[in-house]
Amino acid sequence: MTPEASADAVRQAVHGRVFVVTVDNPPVNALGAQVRSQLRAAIEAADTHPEVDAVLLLGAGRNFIGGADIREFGKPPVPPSLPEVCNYIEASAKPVVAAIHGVALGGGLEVALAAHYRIASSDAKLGLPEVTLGLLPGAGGTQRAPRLIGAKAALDLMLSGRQIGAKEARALGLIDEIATTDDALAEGLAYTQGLLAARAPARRTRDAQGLADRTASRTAIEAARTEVSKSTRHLFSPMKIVDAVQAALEMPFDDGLCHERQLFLQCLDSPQRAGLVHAFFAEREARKAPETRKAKPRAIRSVGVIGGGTMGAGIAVALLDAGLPVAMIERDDASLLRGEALVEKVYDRLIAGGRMSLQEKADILARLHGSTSYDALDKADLVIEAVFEDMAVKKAVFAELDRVCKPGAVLATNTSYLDIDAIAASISRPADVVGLHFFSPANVMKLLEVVVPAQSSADVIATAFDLAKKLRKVPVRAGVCDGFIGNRVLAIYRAAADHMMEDGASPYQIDRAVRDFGFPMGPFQVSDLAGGDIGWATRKRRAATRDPKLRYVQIADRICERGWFGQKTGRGFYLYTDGGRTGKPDPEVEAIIDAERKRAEITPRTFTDDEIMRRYMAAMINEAANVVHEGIALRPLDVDVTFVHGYGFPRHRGGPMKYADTVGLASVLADIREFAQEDPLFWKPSTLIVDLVERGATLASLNQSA
Ligand code: 3H9
Repeated sequence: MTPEASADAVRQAVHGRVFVVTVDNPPVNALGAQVRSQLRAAIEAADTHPEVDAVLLLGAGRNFIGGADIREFGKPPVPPSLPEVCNYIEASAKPVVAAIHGVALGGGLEVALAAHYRIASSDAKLGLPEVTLGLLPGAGGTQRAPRLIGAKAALDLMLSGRQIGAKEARALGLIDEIATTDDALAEGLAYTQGLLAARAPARRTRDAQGLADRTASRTAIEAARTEVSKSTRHLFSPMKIVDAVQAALEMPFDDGLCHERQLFLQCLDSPQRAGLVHAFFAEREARKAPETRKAKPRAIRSVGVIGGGTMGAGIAVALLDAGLPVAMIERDDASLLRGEALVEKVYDRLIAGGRMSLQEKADILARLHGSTSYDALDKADLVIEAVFEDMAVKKAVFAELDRVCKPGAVLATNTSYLDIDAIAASISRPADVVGLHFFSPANVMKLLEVVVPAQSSADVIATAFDLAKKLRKVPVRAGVCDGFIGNRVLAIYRAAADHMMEDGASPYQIDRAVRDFGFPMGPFQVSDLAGGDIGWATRKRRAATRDPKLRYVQIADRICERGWFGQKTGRGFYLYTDGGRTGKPDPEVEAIIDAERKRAEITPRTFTDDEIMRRYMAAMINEAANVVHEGIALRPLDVDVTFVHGYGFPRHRGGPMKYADTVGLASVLADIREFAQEDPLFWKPSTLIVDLVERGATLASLNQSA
């Protein structure tokens, strides 16, 4: 939790003729109500102080200002508003200088834009990331940024939400100077004194001429409008950002500010803002697993990876990118060469794209050591196995690790389904075992499921979370079960999709409905991308234990039996011609589906896209609730983070659990009960949902409790 701002959240001090105002509101100097009123009071004090001629704005600690206080969104507003404070700063009769170090983001940058001059340390990061929270810069940013740096550059900053460095900011004209040291006070004072010596006036951004070339501005706005309608059509705030910049071009400054306020309030009220802010806090909460509070992580200085297949190579790249030395183990020279080549390929692609030099690649690969002997792991602090998904094979690998690894080495498995308790129990040091479930491509995908076996020691789990931080991954704590959080839930909503396909919806309609909801891909496209053989192997593994009364759709099996495993074989549910990645609907697949419907004696019926999504989401939410109820996920938010970062769940909807609260748990339960009339075995309402609905409670109410 952000600590309540203390009485001196904004400090005032006088240095010669300069009035220094320091925002001191840890952890990121967010502009909460108290900071805003004290900031305003400080500017007033500076303006009326008889012996000062200029004002210097600073942030205490590691940053200038991280933005508005996100925790206030959705609560009743407390005056003064940030736009008022910014206007007050800009109106100051004495020159106001912002000296930026660390980050100046969102409202933080807007405060700096309201100042009259800006200096930033060379490692400062500036940005207007409001779009990532479903908002627009609402404290004058949409009006001041285009006036200062032009419509094109301002739109790029606001629509991408990206952070830029001091050099780029200087080139754009967003700041005036780059400081030579990171001592913001000393640099800011020197710069301000220089301005005073030069009798520099209060110079207001509202008067800047960045929009003077009206034709260029109009062109930039229209280009942004076209781009937004193409690439972010699901999102609400990007078009509002474009509208606000249009207002900056067409209206006097004060009218533009009023317009910006209206648009900002619309964004603030949108469910997308609620979803995106939920996602922001959820991924920060997910990092705080109980073990990370109890125990210190073990030191990780070198790592071993067993297996040089797609997964092993991807994991090796992720580790190399984090600066770690990596030993890759394969069973023979040919496999090792293949694994090393897969690693190299990733860097070659970066070189081809101009994003890496040959020397950088050579430096990274110097940290990769291949071997066909487990003995090469004797000094490793952590070993991650990514071998074939088979219990006997995994146990054999762990027996070797038990033999060669030093005491205290963390032994991790990248299994996606297997019982990690059984793997741990098979060796002499079960307390050192943990699941690190990476997602493919492992060097790209953000999610890392940290799977916690019963006997694992707390410092091993803390080490896993620490590793995730080093790898810039988003970790989620999961318990042991078939599929952990993500794949367990996936199996159920994929089954719901299969049922709909057999009942009459085409895979192409289902995929389209799922994409229209906001996923980048539908379930059948995902299967084609991942390789149909993977799911097929899992289905075969489960066949013996599957409840024979449970509905089982065989369409995917029929497709796999033909060797159609998706993109890599040129056909799966879709047809991929000329090695392309965009599949076309395949009439032969439709014929297979027809034949399967006949075999199962099903008369196909039509589904609307809305019906498809109600079933798809109800299946996902119900199984996710089971996962929470059984303690496999600690809280609903852990499910949300898993799905947003590992399964393409649209971030603006917050995650499946947030979405369930948004549409109302009672209505989800009503859907499940309706579907249960056709198939009561598949559609069993989760006890957790039934209980919450009876109590009139939300899933969100469980997020605080763990
Ligand atoms: C805005 O400004 C709207 C305006 O245009 C208009 C207004 C009218 N508020 O990420 P970390 C917490 S929208 C409240 O782990 P890092 C965070 O939850 C805002 N709390 O640290 C965490 O708490 P805890 C635009 C915030 O060093 C702790 O601080 N600004 C805020 O890796 C540490 O965070 C943004 O979108 C906040 N604004 O990264 C910036 N920010 O310890 C959002 C952070 O209890 N923030 N917290 O878990 C960030 O991007 C990163 O947090 C930052 C620091 C780069 C600042």
